[in-house]
Amino acid sequence: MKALLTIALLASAAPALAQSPANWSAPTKPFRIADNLYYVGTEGLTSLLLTTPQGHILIDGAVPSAAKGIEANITALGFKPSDVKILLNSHAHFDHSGGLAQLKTDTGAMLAASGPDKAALESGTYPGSEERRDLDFPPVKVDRVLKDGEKVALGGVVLTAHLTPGHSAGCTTWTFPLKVDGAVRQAVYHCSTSVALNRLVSKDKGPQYPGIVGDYQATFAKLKTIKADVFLAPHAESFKLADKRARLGAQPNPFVDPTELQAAVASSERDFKKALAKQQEAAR
Ligand code: 4NZ
Ligand code: ZN
Repeated sequence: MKALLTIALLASAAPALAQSPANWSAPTKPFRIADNLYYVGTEGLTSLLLTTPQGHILIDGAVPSAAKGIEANITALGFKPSDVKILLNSHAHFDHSGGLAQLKTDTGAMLAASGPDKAALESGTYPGSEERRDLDFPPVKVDRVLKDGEKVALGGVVLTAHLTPGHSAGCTTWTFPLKVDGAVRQAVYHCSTSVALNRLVSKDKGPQYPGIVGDYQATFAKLKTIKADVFLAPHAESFKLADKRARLGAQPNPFVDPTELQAAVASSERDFKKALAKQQEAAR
């Protein structure tokens, strides 16, 4: 009887398993996007390397199993993983921060991240869904806490952290100047504004975190004021990586498209409104 009860409890508590598409861990050849910016991620998950004469900056670590491949990609480009001095992230979810702990150990780099994502990075959990152990990732210590508008600089490269919370409480959108085809452009690494697994409203469990709906709304307003010549995002499909990569070498550089960020924000905001209405209906 006791055993049956245990099984019944386990079954009812069994969470949905994380969706990990095969391309999240599939290796892909690294390449130069423009100037000192390189793609070193997997087929589906972005990891960006910004090189400088004083060492390098690496943004996002994909899933845990991707870390060694990211290091191999850095090496294949002719750079040394041990020259990576700063690790940054878009947001504290296992598919973008999962590899950071391994990368930090192997490179010796320091990690700078937003205040509201610090706890999730250091616990390796999905805040508000801590019971979803399938979303856990190796915890990683944050060495520098970033506020909205703060800059991270190394060897003449300067990135600005824009806090764009919602998708995660500390979701960070990065902007930096990038020389493309001889002109200085603004590159934007857009954190994410998808609803994905997040509870916006919920009768019994409450929202994913307090204030999440207002955060998304303020983030959409903020992103509408950001100009992006080069649009980059944590999921390769979100910025049509495969297509652009196939056209590399063409003039103008296929990664330059000043319309893309705003189109993505508009489309994401429509999706957000639909998801909010649906969750509100379900919570009635
Ligand atoms: S994300 C899952 N980071 O929002 C997890 O793109 C995380 C995302 C999407 C999907 N999942 O486990 O299904
Ligand atoms: Zn995410």
